[in-house]
Amino acid sequence: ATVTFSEDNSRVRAELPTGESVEVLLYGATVISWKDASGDEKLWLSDAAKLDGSRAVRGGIPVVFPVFSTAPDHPQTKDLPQHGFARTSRWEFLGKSTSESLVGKAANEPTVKLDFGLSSAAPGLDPKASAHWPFKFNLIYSVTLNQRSLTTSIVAANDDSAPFDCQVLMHTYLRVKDITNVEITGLASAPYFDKVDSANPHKTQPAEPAAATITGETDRVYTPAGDVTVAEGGVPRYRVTRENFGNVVVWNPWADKARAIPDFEPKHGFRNMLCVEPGAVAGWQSVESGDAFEGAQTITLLD
Ligand code: TA6
Repeated sequence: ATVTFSEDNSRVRAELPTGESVEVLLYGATVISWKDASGDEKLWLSDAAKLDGSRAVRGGIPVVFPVFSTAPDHPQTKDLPQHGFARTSRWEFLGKSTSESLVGKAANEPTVKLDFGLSSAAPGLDPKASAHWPFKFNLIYSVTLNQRSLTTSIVAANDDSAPFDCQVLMHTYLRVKDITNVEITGLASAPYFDKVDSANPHKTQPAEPAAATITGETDRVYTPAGDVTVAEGGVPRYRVTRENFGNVVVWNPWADKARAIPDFEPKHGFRNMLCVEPGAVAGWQSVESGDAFEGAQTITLLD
């Protein structure tokens, strides 16, 4: 595997001997590209996405910590910006490990793992963090590329003398050919919070039809029993598996919201993306002093 830095040191790119690649912006430790061996891009990135650190990246895999959305009723995090400060901080690149060096990985299973760090003492920390969430913490974020999968995992350690509450989520923008042909399985019978229907948010996904489809603005916090699979035209494309993430947010802004989001371009791009966001966001993870919260997603390519 080869790992290279951009001229301006703003991003790091890893490529397997077999051609698969991943690119990570140090700003937010945001994965901005994941390609298979044929160069087919698996993530959606807005044409107007800011990659200069001026705002959170619209697309790829923004890291959400320590709060999902906003939490006006949560004293510890109520003053934080939407989705917290991890995605708007400059992370450090901590290093790489490849299948050649990963113990136990057969050589014919090329793998590369990139590690990133962000701590309360980091120079790149978004100033809003220390201003509004003054806990000592240390985040380690790992991006692992295999030939048929991408894993992103996080360890959120509490280095403070007091416990803190946090939420964690991987805000993944999957690329799809046509949202109107998408079917999502693994959500049947799952309870969800419907953010679009604020009058009646507590719902349960029907058992039948087993597949959920996207026919308009969709913003749902599911608690699914198992893996979530995204198919298009009946052909499975992505399987999302989770470790210690009890929730999956499914989001598509559809036409009106896409039009209202300044850095969402092209405006019809909602047809080519589906956010499937594993996280721990229903309620709060209380992390004791000296302890850590760990969570991971693995997206496996099925086609
Ligand atoms: O994950 C879904 C969501 O919470 C939506 O409500 C929408 O706000 C989306 O995230 C994007 O949020 P952002 O702050 O990146 O514009």
